[in-house]
Amino acid sequence: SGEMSYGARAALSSTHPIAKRMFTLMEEKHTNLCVSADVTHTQELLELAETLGPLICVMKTHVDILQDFSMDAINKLKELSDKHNFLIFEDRKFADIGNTVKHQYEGGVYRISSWSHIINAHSVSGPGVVTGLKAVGQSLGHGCLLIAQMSSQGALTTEQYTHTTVKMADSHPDFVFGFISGSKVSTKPEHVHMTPGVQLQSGEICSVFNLVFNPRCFVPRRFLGDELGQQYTTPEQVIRLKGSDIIIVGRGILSASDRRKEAEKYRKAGWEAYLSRVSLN
Ligand code: UP6
Repeated sequence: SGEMSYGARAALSSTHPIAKRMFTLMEEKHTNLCVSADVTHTQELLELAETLGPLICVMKTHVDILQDFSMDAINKLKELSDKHNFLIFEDRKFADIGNTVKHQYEGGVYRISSWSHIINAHSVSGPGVVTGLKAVGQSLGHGCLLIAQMSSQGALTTEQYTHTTVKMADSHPDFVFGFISGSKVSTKPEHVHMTPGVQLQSGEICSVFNLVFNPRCFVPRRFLGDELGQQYTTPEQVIRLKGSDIIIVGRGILSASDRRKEAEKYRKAGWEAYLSRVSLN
C-alpha cells in the first residue's frame, strides 16, 4: 500500500468516507501535513487556521488547553475548515470504558462530536472504547484513529500491543480508518497512518554532529526531543522510510517566527518524500 498514490487509495470502495475525503484533498492540495495547533487562545487557533489552512490536510487540536474555549470560536474554525478544505482532528485520546467515552465525546463543555471530523482513542481498555465512540460518531459521518504507537520515550506500546490494536481497527472498518503510529502498521491501503514527533532537524542529524564535535552542550536540546520525553524524526524518515502517510508537526512550526514559511517547508518536505516513495513503484 505504501506504493499506491493517495488518489488511488481514495478510490478504493472499502475506504472510509473520511479517509476518502482526506486522501482526495491531499492530492488536490499537494499536502500530507497536519499542523498540531497546540495553542492556548482561540484567536491564535483561528489565526493558524486562516494562515496555514491552504498548506495542510488536517488541523489537530487539543481544545482542553484553550483558556477561552467557546462554541463561537469552534464555529469559526469549522468555517475556516470549509474555506481552506482541511479536516479537524480533536486529539482527545479517549481511553475509558465505552459508556464513559460516549459521554465524553458527545457532551460536556466541548461537545466534540458536533464539530470534529476525526477523533482518536487508546486501545488499552479493549474494543468497548470503539463501540462506545462509534455509537455517537458513525451516524455523523465521523471517523476514529487508534493509537498504535507513541512517539514518547519509554512508551508502553509494544509490538504485541500494536498488533492487537490493528486487529481492533480491522473489526470496525465502518468507524476506524487508521492509526496514530511512528510507522506503517497496517498493510491495508485504505488505512491512514498519521505520525507525531516530527521536526526537520531530528536526533539523527545530532548524532552525526555529536560524533564529530563531541561536546554535548553544542547541540541544542530541542533538536533531540524536548525535556519531557518527546522524540523527533524527520518528514523524510516518516514518509519515505517508515511508510506513514501524514506528518503531524507542532512546535517545529509553532516556534518559528514566520509560521507560514516554516509550514511551507514541512509541506514541501513531506510531499517530496511522498512523491519519491510513490515513484519507487
Ligand atoms: N502526540 C505526540 N506523540 C504521540 C501522540 N500524540 O506527540 O504519540 C501529540 C502531542 C502534541 C503533538 O499531544 O499535540 O502530537 C506533537 O507536538 P510537537 O510537534 O510540538 O512535539
